Amino acid sequence: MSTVIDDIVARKIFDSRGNETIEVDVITPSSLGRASAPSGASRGKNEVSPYPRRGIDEALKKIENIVVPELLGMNVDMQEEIDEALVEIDGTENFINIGGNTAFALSLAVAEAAANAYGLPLFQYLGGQLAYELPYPLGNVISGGKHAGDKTPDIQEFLVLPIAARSFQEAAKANTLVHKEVGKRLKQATKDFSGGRSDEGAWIAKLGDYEALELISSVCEEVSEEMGFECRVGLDIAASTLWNPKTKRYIYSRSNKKLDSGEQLEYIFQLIKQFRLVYVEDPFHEEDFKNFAELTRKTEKCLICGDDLFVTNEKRLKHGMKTEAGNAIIIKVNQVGTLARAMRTVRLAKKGGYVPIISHRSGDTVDWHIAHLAVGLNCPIIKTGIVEGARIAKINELIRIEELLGNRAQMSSLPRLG
Ligand code: 2PG
Ligand code: MG
Repeated sequence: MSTVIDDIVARKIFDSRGNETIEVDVITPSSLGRASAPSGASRGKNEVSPYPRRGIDEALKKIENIVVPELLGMNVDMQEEIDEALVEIDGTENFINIGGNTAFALSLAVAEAAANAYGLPLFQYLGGQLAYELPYPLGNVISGGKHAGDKTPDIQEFLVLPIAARSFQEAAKANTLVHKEVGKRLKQATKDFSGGRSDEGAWIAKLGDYEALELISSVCEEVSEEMGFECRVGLDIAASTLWNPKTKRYIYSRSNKKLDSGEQLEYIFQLIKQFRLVYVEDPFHEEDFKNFAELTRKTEKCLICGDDLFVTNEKRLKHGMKTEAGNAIIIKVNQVGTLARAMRTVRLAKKGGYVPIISHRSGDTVDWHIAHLAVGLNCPIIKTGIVEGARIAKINELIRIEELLGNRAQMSSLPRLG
């Protein structure tokens, strides 16, 4: 069996928003690996640059002219070396020349080509015999903020986390029940609700943050009862999108609130207490390690998670650990460009007691790699949507992984929440 790269083919395909994205095939004599890049709408300013200045077409040219000649002849099972070569070819930390999405598609396609060459599913290739724990699905039920637009909640995502589910299949089922029931109640209660959904498949409705929280909390209680295990509520505040750096205020335009950092801290803390939240992502803007730390100190059984704060970056996580900011981290491989970098960040997170949460992006494809990364890298939570094709692709792949693992399958262990 040979793992030598024979050929690399890159193309433009479409993502779930109908935007062009990059897909890469990596070919060895015995296998094919294929991966496509997702894209964010509320991107962190410290993420690597997604494409070269002139966009995907320039990325495709660069793959052909400068990447392929370097990678041909390398072995797909040398992930670290290949990912390092990508950084060197680019010549910048932030993938300004070839683009982070380009690096992402190449890096993941290499990993899959290696797994296929060894005849292993990707999660087993990455995690070996010890990869048998399934993640809890953190699913988006109601969208707001930048993901939904006018008159919708100011908070970007209202999420459900089935914290005590016995199997992935049941966990995913619980999330669909919450999503359906919330939709039903919105239809009954909200004038001119059209059944519209965001890119991530979450409902778009004219609601305030409180109303959305009351609705999802009450449905979660009902579904917890029905399923026989606890489903709890989480939020992605995406606070960088609310932050006005000039006035130093968080602007909640729908509810007409302007909060300074101290008031924001108090507000989020109240929400955690009142709605027994188990998860809060990006409660402060992307440079505010200090208030992240303050909130983490104040709360006990709630994950305080950095997405735009850490951008999957090892250095930023190290700084977070030093300042004790947060206790969980979103892992989006395309925020840093390569699988090797993301794996190092996951390792560091675990060492420092942070919960790594593997995540989709609002623009995504039916690529299911993050399902395998969740199991293979042992991430206890996967953040993805509950409905919509690109999200379901990941959920269904996890159902297949659970089936493949048979008796060995177990749900991950979460820190005590609630
Ligand atoms: C987020 C993500 C995914 P985007 O903020 O967590 O939900 O959004 O992909 O638009 O950055
Ligand atoms: Mg986020």
